[in-house]
Amino acid sequence: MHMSVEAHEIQSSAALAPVFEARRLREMALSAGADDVGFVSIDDPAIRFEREEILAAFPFAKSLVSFVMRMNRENIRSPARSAANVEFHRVGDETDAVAHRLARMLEDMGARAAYPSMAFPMEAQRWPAKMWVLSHKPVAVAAGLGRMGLHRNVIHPKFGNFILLGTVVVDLALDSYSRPIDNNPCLTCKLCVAACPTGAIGPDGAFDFAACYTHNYREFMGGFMDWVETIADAKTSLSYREKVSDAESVSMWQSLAYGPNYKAAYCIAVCPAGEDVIGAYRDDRKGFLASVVDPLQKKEETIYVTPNSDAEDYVKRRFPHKSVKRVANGMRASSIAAFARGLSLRFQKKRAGDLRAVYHFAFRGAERKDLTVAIENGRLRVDEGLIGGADLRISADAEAWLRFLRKETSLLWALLTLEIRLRGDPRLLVAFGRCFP
Ligand code: B12
Ligand code: SF4
Repeated sequence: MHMSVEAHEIQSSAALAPVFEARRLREMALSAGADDVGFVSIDDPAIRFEREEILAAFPFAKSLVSFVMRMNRENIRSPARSAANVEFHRVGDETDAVAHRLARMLEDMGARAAYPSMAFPMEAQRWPAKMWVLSHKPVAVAAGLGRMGLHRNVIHPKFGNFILLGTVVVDLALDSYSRPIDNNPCLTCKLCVAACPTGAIGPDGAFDFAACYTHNYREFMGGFMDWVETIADAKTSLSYREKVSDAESVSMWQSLAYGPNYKAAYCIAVCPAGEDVIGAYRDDRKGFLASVVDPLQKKEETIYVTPNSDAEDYVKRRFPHKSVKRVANGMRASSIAAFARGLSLRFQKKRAGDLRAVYHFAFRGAERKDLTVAIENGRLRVDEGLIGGADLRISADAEAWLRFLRKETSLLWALLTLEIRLRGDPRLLVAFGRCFP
């Protein structure tokens, strides 16, 4: 008998029970270094929205082991963002290491186990669509490890939001699964709303993805693309330096060398929720604001915004001592499907103002798609198909529309060549553009 086959037969004689004990798996996860852990079945309705995607990456998946890793609070709170970033990276790496150790233990026992990254690397060829393999937040919520706060981060009942999340996918069915916690640790104090320099977090829980992403992720993904294009467009070093300061070039080098640096994460820094965290806020609210929130609000720094965005207006009004820098964020549609998906991520509520209109988009050519986009009371609704009546109907060749969005062709030219046709008041198209700067 081949030696590998023989060794395999010995291992199989100690085969795993068909249903594994959750208690034992918990001990394994804690010994691998996790700070808390919970379990979710692949069939849990809470993760139904991405069940197929998880199975596409890990076809053996039966259970998800969700775990949290604590971050040192004072690093995250410091106005020195290098201190916050070293902690984000340190704990991020440790999260992947814990997932790796647990998956190894399971593999050594004869189970099939794997883990998607804590954050990066992602499936970058999918850009600009969803690149991550698994959303750790909904898994952690289903695993009873916390609830999403107003700022859309998971708050652990004890550790607060000073945690990063990891998940290990395993082919074992478990004898018991976790349940979401009943109470949300979020205090709705809205300190995250007040601290965010870009106005990305609405007091009603709305999240302006583009605002957060343009500033906080300036040295990641689309921000990086914008920097590369700035270099490509600069004919001389002098013209490059007119657009990018020396400090920004050094910062980009630092991000490339040591891991990309977040510019803010102030929502996490100021959050007082969680048993271990709340004391300082509850005992001395004024002192907490003075030592944790004020230094971040008062910090003089550059805030990156897209021109004519809600974020640009917000920074100028709310934080006049911070300087605004207009940049591109690389969020451009490479397909009509991406255009449709990106609408809700890029929608600017305040810019929409009192606009009330229904748009029908009929795309033909390389990509066929019908879309109904309704804007009313600062809210956006996007539906597949042409529903009801429209105030403006846009019939367009898919390629021509994408060229127009990428500013590679003018609207006038596309209208003259009949690649784009409008039926209704054309001023509504200008109003539409204002909502998606
Ligand atoms: C996409 C993403 C982002 C996006 C969107 C944030 C968001 N609210 O989801 C951006 C780039 C803005 C971001 C920012 C940050 N993130 Co983030 N991010 C992720 C990621 C990869 C997936 C998020 C997710 O679960 N989405 C699914 C649904 C359930 O979330 P949602 O809020 O309902 O939907 C939003 C996103 O899906 C997004 N979206 C939808 N389609 C697309 C397409 C593309 C291309 C992109 C980029 C986004 C996007 O828009 C939706 C509305 O905001 C996870 C890692 C992972 N693999 O899970 C980390 C994660 C959520 N991030 C994390 C952290 C720490 C941050 C930052 C603090 C980073 C920092 N150091 O500054 C900020 C916080 C901003 C905030 N208040 O949310 C932690 C959160 C930990 C916790 N306690 O909950 C995670 C879980 C990483 C980890 N392993 O710990 N992040
Ligand atoms: S800062 Fe306040 S409102 Fe924001 S998530 Fe934390 S507890 Fe909730």
